[in-house]
Amino acid sequence: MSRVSLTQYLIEQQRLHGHIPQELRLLIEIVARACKRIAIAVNKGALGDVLGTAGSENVQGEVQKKLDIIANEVLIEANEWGGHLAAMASEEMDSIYVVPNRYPQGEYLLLFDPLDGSSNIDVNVSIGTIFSVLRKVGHARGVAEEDFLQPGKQQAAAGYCVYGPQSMLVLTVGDGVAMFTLDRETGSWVLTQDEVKIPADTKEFAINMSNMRHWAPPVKRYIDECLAGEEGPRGKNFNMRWIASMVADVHRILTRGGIFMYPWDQREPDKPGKLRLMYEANPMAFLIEQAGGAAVNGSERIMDLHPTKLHERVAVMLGSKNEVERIQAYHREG
Ligand code: P6P
Repeated sequence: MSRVSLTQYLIEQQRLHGHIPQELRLLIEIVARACKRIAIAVNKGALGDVLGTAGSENVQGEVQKKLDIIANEVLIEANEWGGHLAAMASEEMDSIYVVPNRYPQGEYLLLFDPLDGSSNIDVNVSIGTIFSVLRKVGHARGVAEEDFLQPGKQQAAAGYCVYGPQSMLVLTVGDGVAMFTLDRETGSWVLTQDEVKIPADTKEFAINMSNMRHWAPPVKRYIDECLAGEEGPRGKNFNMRWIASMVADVHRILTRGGIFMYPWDQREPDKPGKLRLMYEANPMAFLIEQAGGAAVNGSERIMDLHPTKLHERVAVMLGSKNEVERIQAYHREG
């Protein structure tokens, strides 16, 4: 594949499909540049005094790692002055961040989990940045949290950056999924896979098995059938992976198929799930669907859900289409 840069890809996509207006291209390029800075900070590890906890908690009541805060600050500083955004929302911030009056406001809203999987930082396992782009509804200056509460199917773009053996940026603007690898010698994001497609079937599931006794019956039924292997109702053996870093697990699924599940469980019955709808489930669902997969909360399509709170959580089952449809059928049977 001849080496195509992120900018060249976005310009050519705009020429072909017209889904990437100038402002959106600027937004994506700025987020990509911010992810490059985060990749450099992550790669420093102990050499950069970026490991360990920051001695604070986020809105979720989770202990913040130093890198959580660094990544959040990098994304805010990179995006606030460009004139393409009206406001931002982050897992690490209680409320939205409105672009300060000293800068022009734009038509987009940016949501992100600045560093997902941060419990893996200190043990050197892949982590990532997840982002989602919405259009600001209405054109008067001023933006409120309610403007963010749009269903995932309204997203203008979504993606993640996985900081692993390679740093890779994975992106959709609604015309399929493309993957870019960071060339550290030139500092540019280079197109390394286009038109990503997930196989409809799989033999690999990803779930935290230690929670098995807490699952609802449809999830237990699905996993029990996978574990029964070729002697069981599925007639084939399954493999299991669980990296405990959603970005890394989803990247594997986009690369070779599979099913990822973080379902509701009875430990906190009022909580629909662990993962957040607006800046984890929705962007990942957009990518998975654009690659031919499916993403549900059990019975419903994730991107159809109407959010009521910025940090609301959701059960997530996503990946190979035929597997997700099976899980959805089990939930509908009850
Ligand atoms: P558990 C990381 O904290 C995260 O939000 C996702 O990236 C990951 O899939 C999940 O939680 C892991 O959760 O309960 O297995 O540690």
